[in-house]
Amino acid sequence: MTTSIVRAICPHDCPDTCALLVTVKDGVAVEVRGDPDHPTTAGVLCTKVSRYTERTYHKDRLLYPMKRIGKKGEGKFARISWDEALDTIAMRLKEIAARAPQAILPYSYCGTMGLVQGESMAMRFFHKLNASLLERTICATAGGAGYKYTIGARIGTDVEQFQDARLILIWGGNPIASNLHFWMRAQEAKRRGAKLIAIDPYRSLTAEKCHQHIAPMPGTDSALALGMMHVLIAENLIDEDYVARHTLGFEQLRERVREWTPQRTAAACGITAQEIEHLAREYGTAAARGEPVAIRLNYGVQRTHGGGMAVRNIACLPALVGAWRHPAGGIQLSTSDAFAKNSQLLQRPDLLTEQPRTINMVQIGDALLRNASPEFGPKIDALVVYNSNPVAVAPESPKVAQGFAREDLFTVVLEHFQTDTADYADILLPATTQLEHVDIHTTYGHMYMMANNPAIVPLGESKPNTEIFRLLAARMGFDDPCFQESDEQIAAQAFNTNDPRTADFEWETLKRKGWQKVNMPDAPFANGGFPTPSGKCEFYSERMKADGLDPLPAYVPPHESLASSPELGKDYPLAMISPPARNFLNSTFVNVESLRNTEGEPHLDMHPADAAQRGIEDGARVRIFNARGSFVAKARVTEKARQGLVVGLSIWWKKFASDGKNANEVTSQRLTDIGNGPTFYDVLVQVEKV
Ligand SMILES: Nc1nc2c(c(=O)[nH]1)N[C@H]1C(S)=C(S)[C@@H](COP(=O)(O)OP(=O)(O)OC[C@H]3O[C@@H](n4cnc5c(=O)[nH]c(N)nc54)[C@H](O)[C@@H]3O)O[C@H]1N2
Ligand SMILES: Nc1nc2c(c(=O)[nH]1)N[C@H]1C(S)=C(S)[C@@H](COP(=O)(O)OP(=O)(O)OC[C@H]3O[C@@H](n4cnc5c(=O)[nH]c(N)nc54)[C@H](O)[C@@H]3O)O[C@H]1N2
Ligand SMILES: [Mo]
Repeated sequence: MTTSIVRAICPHDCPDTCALLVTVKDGVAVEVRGDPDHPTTAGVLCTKVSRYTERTYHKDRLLYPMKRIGKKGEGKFARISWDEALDTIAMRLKEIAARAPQAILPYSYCGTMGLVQGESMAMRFFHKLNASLLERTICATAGGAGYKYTIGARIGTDVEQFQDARLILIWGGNPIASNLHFWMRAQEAKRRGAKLIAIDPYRSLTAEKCHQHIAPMPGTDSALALGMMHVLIAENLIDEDYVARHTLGFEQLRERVREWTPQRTAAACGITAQEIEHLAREYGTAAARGEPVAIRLNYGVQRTHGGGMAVRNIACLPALVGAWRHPAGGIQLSTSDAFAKNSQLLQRPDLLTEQPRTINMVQIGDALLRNASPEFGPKIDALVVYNSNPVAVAPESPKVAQGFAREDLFTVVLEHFQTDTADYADILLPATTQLEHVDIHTTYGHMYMMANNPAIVPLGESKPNTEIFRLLAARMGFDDPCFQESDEQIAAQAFNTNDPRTADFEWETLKRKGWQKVNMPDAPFANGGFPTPSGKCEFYSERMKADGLDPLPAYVPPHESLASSPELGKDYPLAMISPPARNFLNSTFVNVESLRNTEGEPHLDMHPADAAQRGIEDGARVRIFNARGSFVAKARVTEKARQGLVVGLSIWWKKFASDGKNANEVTSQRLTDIGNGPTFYDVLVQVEKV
């Protein structure tokens, strides 16, 4: 018997990007543990990934290429050979490309965050084809863009500093579920005497464990930040020296926030004026005492109309009170820009010989249903889906499903499992998991680059995404040398050694060790140096003005709320959000029995007053609906949901729900104010007992 330990990396779309140790016995992965030596993983994994072998060796793993033999969406397939699968795909794509390459659309997101399996060979392939470009905005672009206008880049407080903060605002995030290794640091801070405040419309697992919970209505965070700035400035709780040296536009900001009295802010947010005053005072006075005050700003605030502006406004707070002076002060939204990655080499956009149109992935439902027109261009004739499950995760799902069901659409899906999306494939291809392929990762929650070594040989006939596109490229006759590069060669090019942050990086060393921290200062903006055009934190932004936006922090109300759309509110008076369930990772892991059993079945949390008004008792089956669609869930009557709000933890596979539907039946394809992001949490619904 031979036993070995292989260094691997969790591939999932999560800020923690953990370092893994995989125990392999006689070629079989028997255990996945967190690396105790990696500073942020610290030997701890979430429940999901500690069950990784259960997922990899799941009886339902796709092991062979298959072709559809039933109706679209029915999920009936027959096994075929790789040659038949690849020949069929190449033939169809060639024929479409000869007519209109833009009629081909890739659809992918972060099923794996790996730079090799995520964004290398596949991107090269579609660039070479001149296929339509996909705007990959389904998650974080609203906040990313709002943050960049203010701070300059997605850089902020290092997660490894948070245990030293004295006050932490956990704003629009549920880290117990979705950022566990940050939560461990916040817990340590709490033990050392820090105060934790959650700002979340829902009493999440995290909000429950904080000292205080403030529950504004969804989509009102931009107002809350304006109200806080009003109090901070009115009560002179600002760091005048930091503001004078390192910020731009303070006088205009002062004018702008004058009208955002606690009373006005309270009315916009649906909370009390005292809550706003206390929050601002607590934040401002702790900073004035010289204590590190930190904000962990997450994705919850970004999924409504004003999501971009909300992040921008909140990102102004640390500069106003001088919180950046401390390594443990400031704000973390994302660490994505700490990495100098070689996107040009990985993705080869230079292979494009035309400038194709761009299709926003959030609006895939509408896009699939559009006919050819001068402004849209050709109808979408072929769709190649990998690393994503759009039929479950994209908004306004009735339209997405209708689009995928088109008889004249040729659909290829690369997957581990027969997901809701796979059910619509014409050709379904088996992909390898992280235990079976090479990869290299950056992350959005810490500062380490990470290398993944394969632990086992591919199961069945599964192949890495890269290999599938390599084989397709050969059949298409693409002879550029980049289509022959091995996964290791690609990984070795992923980081830029001309950049001081990764100058001493080496693939061979990274592979052996598993992880290496980028070279970045501990308190990135202690002395200013913001990567904005002015070099300052921009309260006033010329770039926003040039982009047709309000150059100053403003309130952008939700598309759908009782205040902003009263007519709609008459029929659909409840706001709905559908944040991640703890035991799922977006729609990944929903088919792992032990995890699904822990979640039970789709639930809808609603406040006792809202339930009573509708004659709904705890445990009743309810229908959640609006003009876009409806789905069924089991009501949980609980004060965790504030009045006026219902919460359906997500993202369920439709096929595991009693009615074959999930929360995205009612979500909308409308976009955010900045960054073309989704508005999953900007939805009005009605609920009735079934
Ligand atoms: N277990 C698990 N972990 C995950 C994921 C998962 O699906 N499951 N998904 C991963 C991905 S892709 C992402 S993007 C991240 C997301 O990371 P987080 O943003 O931390 O995600 P959530 O856990 O959904 O936390 C969002 C919180 O925001 C609240 N919220 C909703 N609307 C608003 C609002 O308008 N304002 C405020 N202040 N709060 C609001 C919700 O009630 C919820 O508690 O997590 C990643 N990690
Ligand atoms: N209602 C609602 N909808 C949401 C959200 C919400 O909070 N509420 N959150 C949104 C957010 S933040 C995000 S990021 C998106 C996420 O949406 P997606 O990125 O689509 O994420 P997943 O649902 O996890 O689907 C990823 C799929 O990729 C597959 N996969 C993993 N690794 C590989 C690989 O190496 N090769 C191949 N071929 N496939 C692989 C997995 O098996 C899985 O089925 O969903 C969004 N949708
Ligand atoms: Mo996401």
